[in-house]
Amino acid sequence: MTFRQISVMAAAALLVSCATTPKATPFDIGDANGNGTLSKEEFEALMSSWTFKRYDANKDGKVTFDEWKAADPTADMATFKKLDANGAGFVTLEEGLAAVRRAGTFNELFDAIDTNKDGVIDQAEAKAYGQVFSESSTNNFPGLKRK
Ligand SMILES: [Ca+2]
Ligand SMILES: [Ca+2]
Ligand SMILES: [Ca+2]
Repeated sequence: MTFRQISVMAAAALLVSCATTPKATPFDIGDANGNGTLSKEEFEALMSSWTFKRYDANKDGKVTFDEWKAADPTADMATFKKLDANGAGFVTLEEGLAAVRRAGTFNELFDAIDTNKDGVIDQAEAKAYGQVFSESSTNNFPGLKRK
């Protein structure tokens, strides 16, 4: 994944986040425990849920291979089967998040945003990477192709 990919949708994404989150900012939504910073776990959950929503075209809470393929041309069945841990024929958000955590999909992005290297993302750091914190800016999930 590259920051270029992420920033491509920035303008549209800002509009989307304004329209869908009138009060809570994406940062607030991600800050599940409300302590004012985003931990790695909170960041992974936020990014994963956005990506999942983007893939789940019919909004039934399940991502099928066809849905994934439609959203991400690089989708492949072998990876899908790894994601679909229980072989149900679809991937749940839980399975997706587990795969993200296993693969470290968002490690690089998190480290890049955490400019003061204190292990959490604060408001100022999030602001500097504003385009990442919008629903349509996520890169492709699950990123299992990372070495
Ligand atoms: Ca937090
Ligand atoms: Ca679906
Ligand atoms: Ca930080």
